[in-house]
Amino acid sequence: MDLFSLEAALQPIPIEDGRLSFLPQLPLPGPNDVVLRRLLDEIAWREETIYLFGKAVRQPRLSAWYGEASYTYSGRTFHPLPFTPLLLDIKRAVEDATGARFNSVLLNLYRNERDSMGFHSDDEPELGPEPTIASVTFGDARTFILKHKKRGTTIKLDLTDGSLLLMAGTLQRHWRHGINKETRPRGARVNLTFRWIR
Ligand SMILES: O=C(O)CCC(=O)C(=O)O
Ligand SMILES: [Mn+2]
Repeated sequence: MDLFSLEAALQPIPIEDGRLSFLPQLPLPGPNDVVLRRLLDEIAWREETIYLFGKAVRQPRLSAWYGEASYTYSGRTFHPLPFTPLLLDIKRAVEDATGARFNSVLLNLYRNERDSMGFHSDDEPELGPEPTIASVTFGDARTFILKHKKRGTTIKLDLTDGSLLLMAGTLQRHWRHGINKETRPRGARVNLTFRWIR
Protein backbone atom coordinates (compact mmCIF):
# COMPACT_ATOMS: atom_id res chain seq x y z
CA MET A 1 0.00 0.00 0.00
CA ASP A 2 1.47 3.40 -0.92
CA LEU A 3 1.32 6.53 1.21
CA PHE A 4 -1.63 7.96 -0.72
CA SER A 5 -3.87 4.95 -0.19
CA LEU A 6 -2.84 4.80 3.50
CA GLU A 7 -3.92 8.42 3.91
CA ALA A 8 -7.14 7.78 2.02
CA ALA A 9 -8.09 4.67 4.04
CA LEU A 10 -11.28 4.68 6.11
CA GLN A 11 -10.57 4.02 9.79
CA PRO A 12 -13.05 1.85 11.71
CA ILE A 13 -14.74 3.47 14.74
CA PRO A 14 -15.37 0.83 17.44
CA ILE A 15 -19.12 0.38 17.92
CA GLU A 16 -21.42 -2.46 18.94
CA ASP A 17 -24.39 -3.50 16.79
CA GLY A 18 -23.32 -2.01 13.48
CA ARG A 19 -20.35 -0.73 11.51
CA LEU A 20 -18.99 2.79 11.41
CA SER A 21 -15.83 4.15 9.77
CA PHE A 22 -14.36 7.59 9.21
CA LEU A 23 -12.03 9.37 6.81
CA PRO A 24 -11.03 12.92 7.89
CA GLN A 25 -10.53 14.14 4.31
CA LEU A 26 -12.16 12.60 1.25
CA PRO A 27 -9.75 12.97 -1.73
CA LEU A 28 -11.56 15.35 -4.13
CA PRO A 29 -10.66 16.99 -7.44
CA GLY A 30 -10.80 20.49 -5.81
CA PRO A 31 -10.53 22.27 -2.43
CA ASN A 32 -13.36 21.84 0.09
CA ASP A 33 -14.32 25.53 0.11
CA VAL A 34 -14.78 25.55 -3.67
CA VAL A 35 -16.97 22.42 -3.47
CA LEU A 36 -19.04 24.02 -0.67
CA ARG A 37 -19.52 27.25 -2.66
CA ARG A 38 -20.63 25.28 -5.72
CA LEU A 39 -23.04 23.14 -3.69
CA LEU A 40 -24.61 26.26 -2.16
CA ASP A 41 -24.96 27.84 -5.64
CA GLU A 42 -25.83 24.88 -7.86
CA ILE A 43 -28.15 22.70 -5.76
CA ALA A 44 -31.92 23.28 -5.97
CA TRP A 45 -32.34 23.77 -2.20
CA ARG A 46 -35.87 23.49 -0.85
CA GLU A 47 -37.57 24.01 2.48
CA GLU A 48 -39.60 20.81 2.79
CA THR A 49 -42.75 20.23 4.79
CA ILE A 50 -43.20 16.78 6.23
CA TYR A 51 -46.17 15.22 8.03
CA LEU A 52 -45.64 13.98 11.58
CA PHE A 53 -48.73 12.37 13.15
CA GLY A 54 -50.85 14.14 10.51
CA LYS A 55 -49.41 17.58 11.32
CA ALA A 56 -47.50 19.66 8.74
CA VAL A 57 -44.03 20.52 10.04
CA ARG A 58 -41.49 22.67 8.24
CA GLN A 59 -38.03 21.07 8.36
CA PRO A 60 -35.41 23.12 10.24
CA ARG A 61 -32.93 23.00 7.32
CA LEU A 62 -32.98 22.99 3.50
CA SER A 63 -32.71 19.78 1.51
CA ALA A 64 -32.56 18.27 -1.97
CA TRP A 65 -32.63 14.82 -3.57
CA TYR A 66 -30.57 13.83 -6.59
CA GLY A 67 -30.10 10.50 -8.30
CA GLU A 68 -31.86 7.74 -10.12
CA ALA A 69 -34.62 6.46 -7.78
CA SER A 70 -37.54 8.08 -5.89
CA TYR A 71 -37.71 7.74 -2.15
CA THR A 72 -40.41 7.87 0.55
CA TYR A 73 -40.02 9.04 4.11
CA SER A 74 -42.08 10.76 6.82
CA GLY A 75 -45.18 10.35 4.64
CA ARG A 76 -43.77 12.02 1.51
CA THR A 77 -42.39 10.69 -1.76
CA PHE A 78 -39.45 12.64 -3.16
CA HIS A 79 -38.68 12.61 -6.87
CA PRO A 80 -35.00 13.24 -7.42
CA LEU A 81 -33.30 15.53 -9.90
CA PRO A 82 -30.64 13.93 -12.11
CA PHE A 83 -27.07 13.89 -10.71
CA THR A 84 -25.09 17.03 -11.63
CA PRO A 85 -21.43 16.84 -12.80
CA LEU A 86 -20.26 18.01 -9.34
CA LEU A 87 -22.40 15.39 -7.55
CA LEU A 88 -21.05 12.70 -9.92
CA ASP A 89 -17.47 13.77 -9.02
CA ILE A 90 -18.21 13.54 -5.29
CA LYS A 91 -20.05 10.22 -5.79
CA ARG A 92 -17.05 8.79 -7.62
CA ALA A 93 -14.68 9.90 -4.82
CA VAL A 94 -16.99 8.29 -2.23
CA GLU A 95 -17.23 5.05 -4.22
CA ASP A 96 -13.42 4.91 -4.58
CA ALA A 97 -12.95 5.47 -0.84
CA THR A 98 -15.61 2.98 0.28
CA GLY A 99 -15.72 0.31 -2.42
CA ALA A 100 -19.55 0.63 -2.36
CA ARG A 101 -21.95 1.83 -5.10
CA PHE A 102 -24.60 4.53 -4.72
CA ASN A 103 -27.55 5.60 -6.90
CA SER A 104 -28.97 8.52 -4.93
CA VAL A 105 -27.98 11.32 -2.59
CA LEU A 106 -29.91 13.34 -0.02
CA LEU A 107 -28.37 16.76 0.59
CA ASN A 108 -29.05 18.78 3.72
CA LEU A 109 -28.07 22.41 4.27
CA TYR A 110 -27.76 23.57 7.89
CA ARG A 111 -27.83 27.35 7.39
CA ASN A 112 -26.73 28.23 10.92
CA GLU A 113 -26.70 26.95 14.52
CA ARG A 114 -30.50 26.89 14.64
CA ASP A 115 -30.83 24.25 11.90
CA SER A 116 -30.93 20.62 12.99
CA MET A 117 -32.05 17.09 12.19
CA GLY A 118 -34.23 15.06 14.56
CA PHE A 119 -33.20 11.59 15.72
CA HIS A 120 -34.03 8.88 13.21
CA SER A 121 -32.72 5.70 11.58
CA ASP A 122 -32.26 5.43 7.84
CA ASP A 123 -34.27 2.21 7.77
CA GLU A 124 -36.80 2.68 4.96
CA PRO A 125 -37.56 -0.64 3.21
CA GLU A 126 -36.12 0.51 -0.14
CA LEU A 127 -32.69 0.85 1.52
CA GLY A 128 -32.60 -2.87 2.34
CA PRO A 129 -31.97 -4.61 5.69
CA GLU A 130 -28.32 -3.51 6.17
CA PRO A 131 -27.91 -0.27 4.22
CA THR A 132 -24.48 1.20 3.48
CA ILE A 133 -24.78 5.00 3.74
CA ALA A 134 -21.89 7.37 3.06
CA SER A 135 -22.11 10.81 4.70
CA VAL A 136 -19.90 13.64 3.42
CA THR A 137 -19.65 17.07 5.07
CA PHE A 138 -18.58 20.50 3.77
CA GLY A 139 -18.42 23.72 5.78
CA ASP A 140 -18.80 24.28 9.51
CA ALA A 141 -18.49 21.13 11.60
CA ARG A 142 -21.50 19.89 13.55
CA THR A 143 -21.80 17.14 16.16
CA PHE A 144 -23.33 13.91 14.85
CA ILE A 145 -24.95 12.06 17.74
CA LEU A 146 -25.74 8.33 17.78
CA LYS A 147 -28.05 6.85 20.44
CA HIS A 148 -28.48 3.10 20.90
CA LYS A 149 -32.18 2.21 20.75
CA LYS A 150 -32.08 -0.26 23.68
CA ARG A 151 -28.96 0.46 25.75
CA GLY A 152 -29.18 4.25 25.69
CA THR A 153 -25.43 4.49 24.86
CA THR A 154 -24.49 7.79 23.18
CA ILE A 155 -21.63 8.37 20.74
CA LYS A 156 -20.71 11.88 19.53
CA LEU A 157 -18.65 12.50 16.38
CA ASP A 158 -17.39 15.81 15.07
CA LEU A 159 -18.22 15.78 11.34
CA THR A 160 -15.60 18.18 10.02
CA ASP A 161 -15.14 19.89 6.64
CA GLY A 162 -14.28 17.36 3.90
CA SER A 163 -14.89 14.28 6.06
CA LEU A 164 -16.54 10.99 5.13
CA LEU A 165 -18.49 8.86 7.62
CA LEU A 166 -19.59 5.40 6.50
CA MET A 167 -22.54 3.71 8.24
CA ALA A 168 -23.07 0.02 7.47
CA GLY A 169 -24.08 -3.42 8.74
CA THR A 170 -26.89 -3.44 11.33
CA LEU A 171 -26.23 0.15 12.49
CA GLN A 172 -29.61 1.56 11.35
CA ARG A 173 -31.48 -1.28 13.09
CA HIS A 174 -29.91 -0.60 16.49
CA TRP A 175 -29.09 3.11 16.54
CA ARG A 176 -30.73 6.47 15.87
CA HIS A 177 -28.74 9.51 14.82
CA GLY A 178 -29.32 13.24 14.64
CA ILE A 179 -27.85 16.74 14.66
CA ASN A 180 -28.87 19.07 17.51
CA LYS A 181 -29.16 22.84 17.36
CA GLU A 182 -26.10 24.62 18.77
CA THR A 183 -25.89 27.61 21.08
CA ARG A 184 -22.65 29.02 19.60
CA PRO A 185 -22.87 30.65 16.12
CA ARG A 186 -22.27 28.31 13.17
CA GLY A 187 -21.92 29.00 9.46
CA ALA A 188 -23.33 26.91 6.63
CA ARG A 189 -22.79 23.13 6.60
CA VAL A 190 -23.76 20.90 3.70
CA ASN A 191 -24.10 17.17 4.33
CA LEU A 192 -24.56 14.63 1.54
CA THR A 193 -25.77 11.10 2.35
CA PHE A 194 -25.19 8.73 -0.56
CA ARG A 195 -27.49 5.72 -0.59
CA TRP A 196 -28.41 2.73 -2.71
CA ILE A 197 -32.15 2.58 -3.35
CA ARG A 198 -33.51 -0.75 -4.56
O1 LIG B 1 -26.21 16.00 8.57
C1 LIG B 1 -25.85 14.89 8.97
O2 LIG B 1 -24.70 14.64 9.29
C2 LIG B 1 -26.88 13.78 9.08
C3 LIG B 1 -27.74 13.61 7.87
C4 LIG B 1 -28.65 12.43 7.98
O3 LIG B 1 -28.74 11.77 8.97
C5 LIG B 1 -29.47 12.04 6.82
O4 LIG B 1 -29.41 12.71 5.77
O5 LIG B 1 -30.21 11.06 6.93
MN1 LIG C 1 -29.81 9.85 8.58
